[in-house]
Amino acid sequence: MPETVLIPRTKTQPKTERPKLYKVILVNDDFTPREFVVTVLKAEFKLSEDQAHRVMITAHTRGVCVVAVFTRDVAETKATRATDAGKAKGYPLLFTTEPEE
Ligand code: NFA
Repeated sequence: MPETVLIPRTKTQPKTERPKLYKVILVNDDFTPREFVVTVLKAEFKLSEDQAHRVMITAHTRGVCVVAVFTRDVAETKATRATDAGKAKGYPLLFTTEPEE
């Protein structure tokens, strides 16, 4: 009876590169109402009332605050949508993005 020769499959998995992450940054201004900033943070970034309030106050007192980190596309889309929500109300509310170190 012929022998069955088993050849191990040694296909190596290519290393998966993790995508670079981008910070979404809330920038303070003198005009956008605090409560509106909180509302946008909750709606666009799914922050709780508490988290949203803390982020808003941090930007208010320090000038800027990191809201969250995402892949580049998601960060840019969310920053644009959140900035546009302010624009629609006539506020200069600004969200920017910046790559993580
Ligand atoms: N500085 C704004 C105010 O006093 C509130 C604000 C906080 C705006 C964070 C933008 C970002 N009404």
